[in-house]
Amino acid sequence: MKAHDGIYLDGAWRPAAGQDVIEVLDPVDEQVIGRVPAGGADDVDAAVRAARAALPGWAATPPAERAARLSALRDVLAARKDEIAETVTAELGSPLAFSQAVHAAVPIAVAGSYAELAATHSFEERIGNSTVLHEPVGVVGAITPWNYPLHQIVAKVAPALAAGCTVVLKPAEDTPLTAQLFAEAVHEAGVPAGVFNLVTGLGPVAGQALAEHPGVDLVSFTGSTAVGKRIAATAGAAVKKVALELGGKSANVILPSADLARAVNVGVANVMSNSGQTCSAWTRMLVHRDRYEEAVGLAAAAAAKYGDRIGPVVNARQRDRVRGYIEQGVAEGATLVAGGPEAPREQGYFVSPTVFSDVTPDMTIAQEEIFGPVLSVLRYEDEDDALRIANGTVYGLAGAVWAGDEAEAVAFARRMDTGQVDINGGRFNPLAPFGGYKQSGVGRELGAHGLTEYLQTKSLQF
Ligand code: TXE
Repeated sequence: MKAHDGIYLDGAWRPAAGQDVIEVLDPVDEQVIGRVPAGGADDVDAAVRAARAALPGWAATPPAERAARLSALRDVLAARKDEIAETVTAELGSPLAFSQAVHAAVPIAVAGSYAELAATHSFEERIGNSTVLHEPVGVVGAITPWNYPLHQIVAKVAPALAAGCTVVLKPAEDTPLTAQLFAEAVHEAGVPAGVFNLVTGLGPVAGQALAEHPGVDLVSFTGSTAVGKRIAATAGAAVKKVALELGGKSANVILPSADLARAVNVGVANVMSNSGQTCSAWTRMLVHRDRYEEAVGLAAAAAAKYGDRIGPVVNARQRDRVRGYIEQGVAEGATLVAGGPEAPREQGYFVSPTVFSDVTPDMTIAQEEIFGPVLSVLRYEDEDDALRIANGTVYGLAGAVWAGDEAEAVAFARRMDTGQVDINGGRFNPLAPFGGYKQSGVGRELGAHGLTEYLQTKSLQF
C-alpha cells in the first residue's frame, strides 16, 4: 500500500520532527502493509500554527468559493473511489464490496452535501434591529477513530471547511493510510495551504497534544467514552469548545405487531455489518415475551449464515476485548445461540458472529459497548417495560423501532432517550443530524446541524 513518510503540513508533505513510525497491519493476515510517521507534540504544534496562519484568509473566503473547493474535493474522492475502498479494506479488513458501498460511497455523499450547504447556508441574518453573523469557530482539532476511517474524517473536516474553519486532523493509528489519501484529495481539490493539515500519530501522544493545544479553538472527537471524557475535562478547563461522538448500546425494539422475520433479519445484519464496529449498531434486540423464542431462532439462523464473511475486527486488542465480553456473557448466565469466543480462523483478527439469548438488562453485555459482531436478545413484558429497557443504559446514540403500523412505531420512538431512531428499517440520510443523548456525546454531525457546530454567533445591533 502507498504510504507517505511525512505529515501533511501547510500544503506539502514534510518530514516529522522525530523518527518514530507506526506500522499499519492488514487485519486479515496480520502483515505490515505500510509505515507512517508517529508524530509528536512538535508536529502538532507546527500543524496548529499553519492552521492558525491560514485561518483569516479561509474565514474571509466567500462561502461560494469554499463550496467550490468542497465540490472539487467530492469530485476527487469520487474519481478515486476504488482506491479508497481498497485502502480501507487493506487497513480495516472489511470486505471490498462493503468498502465500496459504505466506506467510500457514504463520505463522498457527505462531502457533496457540504459543498451544497456551504453555498446555501445563511451565514448572516437580520433579527429585528440586529444583524446576526455566523462566523467560523477557528482552528479545529479533529480526532477520528478507525471504524469508518474516511466517513469519520469527512463528517468533521467537510463541515469545518464549509464553515470557514481550518483543521488539524489526527486520525486513528490503525487506519492512517485512508487519512493520507484524504489529504492528497484535499490537495488535489485546491484547498489553500494550511487550511487542512494531517498529523498521524498515537492517541496519547499526538492526540493528546492536539486536544491540549491552546491554539485549537474546538476539539471534535469521535472514539471511546473514556477518552472522550478526558478530552471534555481538558477542554472544559480551558473553556474550549468540544464536539464528542462516543459509544452506543442502541436498542432495536420489535413491537408485537411488527413483521418479525424482517425486523430480526435486518436487525442481525445491522449488528454484523462492519464486524459490529459501528457506534450506532442495534446491539440489543428487544422482543415481546410471546414472540421471544421465535425471534431467537431466527436471529441464530441469520447470524450463522455470515461465517467469516463479515471480515475481521480491526486489531488484536479489539479481538481480545470482544472475546472477553463473549466469555463474560456466558459467565453471567446468558445463553449462546450462535457463535462464541472461539475464532473462526487461526490467522487474522476474526470473531464469530455471535448471538446471546436470555440476556437480562443488568448484564454487562446488555450495558457496555462491545464493538464486535455480538447481539444480545432481551425479553420484555409490555411497552413500558420495553421503553424502560431501551432507555436503561448510560448511552443514547441510535435505535430502531418496528411495528405493523408506522404511527405506532413513531409514537414509541418519541419516548426513547436517543439521538436517532430508524422506523421499520429506515434509510441513511446524509442531511439528518447524528449524535448522542446522555453519555453518547455532545453535539451533532451531518447536515446543517453538523455545520452549526463549527460556527459561533455574533450579533450587531443597529
Ligand atoms: O478508541 P480510542 P479505541 C469505542 C469502542 C471500542 C473502544 C476502544 O467501544 O471498543 O472505543 O477503541 C485517539 N487523547 N469506540 O481504543 O482510544 C486515538 O488515537 C487524544 C467507539 O480505538 O478512543 C484515535 O484517533 N486522543 C467509536 C481516537 O482517539 C486520543 C469509534 C479513538 O481511539 C487519546 C472507536 C488521548 N489520550 C472506538 N487516546 C465510535 N464512537 O464510533 C486515544 N486517542
